[in-house]
Amino acid sequence: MVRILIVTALVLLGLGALFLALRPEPTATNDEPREQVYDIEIEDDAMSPVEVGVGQGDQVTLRFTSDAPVEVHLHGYDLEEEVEPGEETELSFEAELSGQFEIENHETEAALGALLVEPR
Ligand SMILES: [Cu+2]
Repeated sequence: MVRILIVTALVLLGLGALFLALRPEPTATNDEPREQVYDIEIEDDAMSPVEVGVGQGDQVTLRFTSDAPVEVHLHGYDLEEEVEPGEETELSFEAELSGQFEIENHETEAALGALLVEPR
């Protein structure tokens, strides 16, 4: 009888150890908000890359250069910045809102590209 109890206890201990060894990590490290910096070229009223993907809560910096003067307007966040040829213009913000947001040339209303913020 005592032997059965000891064996049962050992089996339970073994299962406990296995559970601890095999359980998944509580949170993946890449799920933390982070700093994201993108270099974006505007040519013929189109962004390259055309879409920028970040995570909600990320600290985002978009560094624009352009072949022509452009009034960059990020919808949703409602941020606007003049970009002159031969100059780098930065748009910095915390990506609090999730969703897809159009980036347009506010003067011509041409869609340059988009910002995609994945919910976190
Ligand atoms: Cu606009």
